[in-house]
Amino acid sequence: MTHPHSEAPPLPPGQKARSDFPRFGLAPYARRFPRDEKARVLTLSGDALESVTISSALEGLERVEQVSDFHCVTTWSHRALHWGGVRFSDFYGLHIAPRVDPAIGVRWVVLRGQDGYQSRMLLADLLANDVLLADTLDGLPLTLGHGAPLRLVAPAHYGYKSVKHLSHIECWQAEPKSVQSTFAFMNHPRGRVALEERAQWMPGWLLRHVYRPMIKPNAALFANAAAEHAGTRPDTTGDSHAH
Ligand SMILES: Nc1nc2c(c(=O)[nH]1)N[C@H]1C(S)=C(S)[C@@H](COP(=O)(O)O)O[C@H]1N2
Ligand SMILES: [Mo]
Repeated sequence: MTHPHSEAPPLPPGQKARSDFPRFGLAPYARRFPRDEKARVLTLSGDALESVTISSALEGLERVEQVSDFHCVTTWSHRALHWGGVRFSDFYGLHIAPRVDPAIGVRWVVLRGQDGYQSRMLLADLLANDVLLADTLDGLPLTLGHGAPLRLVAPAHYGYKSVKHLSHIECWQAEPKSVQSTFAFMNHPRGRVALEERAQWMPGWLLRHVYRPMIKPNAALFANAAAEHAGTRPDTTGDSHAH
């Protein structure tokens, strides 16, 4: 396995590297945690298939290891995270494609976490080779801080697409309305980092300046909430995962 950035090319537009990997997210989710930290259970639904629950979602799929950078829309990036899991495309091929009427087809996917957080992605984007259903980070099971028991990892997209504590995958024929965990403007339908698709209706570079001052207080909010949740044992939460 070679690091995709061994020549250390510049980060995508507007991003700055940070050496730690903070527990992060939308403020309303800072104090929400998954009910089940262990089971890799995914429920499939949406208008493209009959609802079904897959109780061991990664079973029977080729395991992959991947090193990729992680880019939060608020402009921090953490380089070279080492994830393990299965390719989303392999999961799709085994569990979703056979359940979808070929005459219908899936265009949009809504991903939901056990904490109620949700995000939408184009199926075409999710099928990229580097999109994972990850259950390990640095060879260890995901911590509560970083998405236990299972999360999406979509390195070419802003972090808000990489849903933690993933529990539901909804498959839709058309783009579903009102499926965002935040104001619509803050949620670009695709969120590609290389194109700085931070948000809708305004240029990405403008938002850099809006978001940057929010990083520090938000990281502190998430770290404190995790420490509280862990009962004064912040080390077990993975909130300051350092490299
Ligand atoms: N379930 C859930 N997933 C989520 C979020 C969240 O609040 N809840 N926040 C998103 C955002 S904005 C970011 S930057 C990343 C942060 O991932 P990390 O906490 O592992 O650093 O998770 C994303 N996925
Ligand atoms: Mo983010």
